[in-house]
Amino acid sequence: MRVFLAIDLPEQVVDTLSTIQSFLPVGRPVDALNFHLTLAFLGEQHDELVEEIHHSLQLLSARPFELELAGLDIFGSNEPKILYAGVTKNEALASLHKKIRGALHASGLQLSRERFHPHVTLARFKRGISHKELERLRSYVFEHLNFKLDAFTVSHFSLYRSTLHRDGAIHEKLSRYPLI
Ligand code: 3AM
Repeated sequence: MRVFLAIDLPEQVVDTLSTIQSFLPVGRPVDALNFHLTLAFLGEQHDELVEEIHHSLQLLSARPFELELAGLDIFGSNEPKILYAGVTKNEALASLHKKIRGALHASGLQLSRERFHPHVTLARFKRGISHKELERLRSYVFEHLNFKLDAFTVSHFSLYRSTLHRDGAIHEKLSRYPLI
């Protein structure tokens, strides 16, 4: 199964992001029910390894922490791929990510060495958007550069199974890991 780990967002945060997203001039918006902050994409894995990872994550120890979402940005500036809400620099989040990497490694799964760039994806773009669309997208992002949401407490993270469909992925929560 195709799995990933993510932080769920409180309803109020989802509602605000959804309002911001509703003004998006171009692109394919992510369904608000699917908003999340990815901690690690594990990819396609055998059930046995997922079970092993699950046990390893149950043993992970980390404290709850505050998280603040702020600003919009784009991955892929000339050829935009993803519109996302950013995260204010957060040592506790970086530390949780590191512990998760460790737990996955202990289970025999080595994540890619890509830098962790925490974000909440709000929309995706097909290749070859027009110059005009790009201009509209850039001014929309510019208008939302400085938004900031109230911080919220992260008190768990979740394991999701992602199933790819023609209209996008369906995410199904398999397990929750409390931070205490
Ligand atoms: O929604 P975000 O951006 O947090 O982009 C995918 C999504 O991230 C990412 O995993 C999350 C859950 O699907 N993802 C999908 N394929 C990926 C890959 N091959 C990937 N991340 C890294 N490598």
